[in-house]
Amino acid sequence: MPLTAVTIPEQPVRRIAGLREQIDLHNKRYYQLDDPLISDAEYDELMRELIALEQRYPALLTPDSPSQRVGAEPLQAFEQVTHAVPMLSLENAFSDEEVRAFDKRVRERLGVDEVEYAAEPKMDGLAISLLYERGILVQAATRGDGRTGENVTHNARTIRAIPLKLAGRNYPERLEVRGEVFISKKGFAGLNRWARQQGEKEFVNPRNAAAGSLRQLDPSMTARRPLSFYSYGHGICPESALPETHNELLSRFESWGLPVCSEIEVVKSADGCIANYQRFLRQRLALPYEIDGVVYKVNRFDFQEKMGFVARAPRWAVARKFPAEIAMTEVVAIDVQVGRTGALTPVARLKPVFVGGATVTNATLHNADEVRRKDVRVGDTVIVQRAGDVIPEVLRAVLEKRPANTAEFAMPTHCPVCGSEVITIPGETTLRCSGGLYCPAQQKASIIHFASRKAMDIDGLGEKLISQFLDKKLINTVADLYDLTVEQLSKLERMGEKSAQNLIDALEHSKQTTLARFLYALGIREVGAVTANLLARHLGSLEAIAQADEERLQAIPDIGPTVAKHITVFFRQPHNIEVIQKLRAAGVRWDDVVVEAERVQPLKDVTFVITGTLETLTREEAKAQLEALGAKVTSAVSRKTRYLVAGSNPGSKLAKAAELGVEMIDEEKLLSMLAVQ
Ligand code: 9MJ
Repeated sequence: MPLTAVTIPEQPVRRIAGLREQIDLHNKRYYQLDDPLISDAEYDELMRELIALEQRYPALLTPDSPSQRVGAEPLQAFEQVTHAVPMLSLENAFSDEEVRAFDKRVRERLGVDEVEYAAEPKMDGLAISLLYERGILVQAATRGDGRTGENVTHNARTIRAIPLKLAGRNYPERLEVRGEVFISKKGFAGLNRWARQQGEKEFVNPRNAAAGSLRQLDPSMTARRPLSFYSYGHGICPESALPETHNELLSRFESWGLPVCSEIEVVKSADGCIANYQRFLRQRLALPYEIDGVVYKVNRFDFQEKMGFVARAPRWAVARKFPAEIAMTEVVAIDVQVGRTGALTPVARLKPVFVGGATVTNATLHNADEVRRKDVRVGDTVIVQRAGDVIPEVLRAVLEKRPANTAEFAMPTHCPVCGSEVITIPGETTLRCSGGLYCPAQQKASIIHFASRKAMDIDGLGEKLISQFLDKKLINTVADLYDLTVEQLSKLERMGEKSAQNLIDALEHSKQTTLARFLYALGIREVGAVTANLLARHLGSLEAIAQADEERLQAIPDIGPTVAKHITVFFRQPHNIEVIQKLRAAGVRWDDVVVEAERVQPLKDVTFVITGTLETLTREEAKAQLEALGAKVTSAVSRKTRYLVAGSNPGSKLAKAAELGVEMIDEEKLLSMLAVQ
């Protein structure tokens, strides 16, 4: 068929561009500035006209059009996204002393007398990373464990405070913007009003509502939630695009149309931080959104780089948290819960009390030692504390209010669930049920863990269903989950054929996993998601992990003797091996892992410093590639530096390198070193 060129009249081209510009402006006025210029009806009219024109001239439809925020199809599951630059969390400080200690550490490390900090309110929402390529939003991901998050692009696009396209011109070609998605107080009140009208359950607090909204498979659900966004940092970003300070970067973000919190202040030294904290403490209730503290960040980027980070948090920032909220209530009972690893946790059942933004009916008493120390008894009036998303805890009993005839609480000598003997392991304070998987509580908790999001991620399989499976003896171990059939499932309470089929599909889908997830799902003691990842990356296969002795395991960075012991003990149990074999026979599988430790490390311990702008790689990419080959990449030139990689506009490091006689190489030479290896 001959192709005929379609000529689009100039008028709709211009009208579409004009409408998009107007809608973007009104989005900004409404969602970023909270100062709308037009009514909702007028806004809807503009949007309707734009959609109609785009339908008529589909060739003019672009992904950055404001009409494209809604309407994507629901997803089946979230994809994983690896963060090229890890998404860090923050160290907490709970007192002025802790802030002073932080400032002292910073000054000592940097060797300076006074440090400037950017002080930002700490939004209580969900962290997100937005990737812009040539100014267009191409990907949005949650933090996850900091290395890998979930792809939530479809949902982020519905958040009108997030620009689909950056404004201005001089933004870098690839830019990753980090920030927080949250719900304002007003938005939250409206959301719950709507939930009440619909006869639906209300949300407990804005944080839960924001987090739940972003993790929706169906973007039309997210689009209905009043989500806001503030930017507060960067991931991938070429060094040439970075100004000298964090505060200046936030100004650049603003000039590119990214929302930045207007309350940010630059302060000096610990005194400045403390005064700033007092201001926020006073103004907290008047702010239009909830905050749970203030974040202090070393303002200069070269200082940040010099400080580096530990584990999962930067050394150059601290979150000063507001005091947790407390309330008084009564203990109606003390129960003992048995966890996945048999640990016994005493839990106080309370008369419901509203504290820290939620109704609390249970509070942990942690362990046997804590109950003894606090001497909390049934019938006592107690002070409970709840901070953010932390599990509420009993702080103390109010002795003046203790009724007569109360008895001291004693931990049981036998498991309250299976009756097995309770044991203590030398060196541990925790009491444990010795029943292992014979204990229904441990069995159930380990299956819940297996199905959970960071483990096998079996969508729709939660505690209620797992309890039914166990009660009806449909399963005994996690491996039996994969033998379940639609017929068996559709006989269960409140389970139609469709939901049964959905669960079978979710089980099938979960079989394709990763080695790290599978390891984590096994529930080996002390092997959390981060350790599972380390094991997978360093040993590469399940066989290698199962066969590794304690010494080999301890050779992996961050794996100590206790974890190593738990791992070897786990793989020595025949019933564990049997379950693993059954799971693999059922089709649980993962792609091969590229082993890190065994990879040749031709640049092992060779120290590089990179300066100036590179043409083909970002600095993070160059650093990552060098480190993969065993090299060390540091920020300052010293006698230990072997090579200085100099890009364009290299700055003062060049002179320092010349002074110390450090070999200088250009990007081409760097690339050839990376390629040859
Ligand atoms: C929040 N939640 O408002 C950071 N945050 O910086 C601010 N979180 C952060 N900064 C580095 N303002 C890691 C997390």
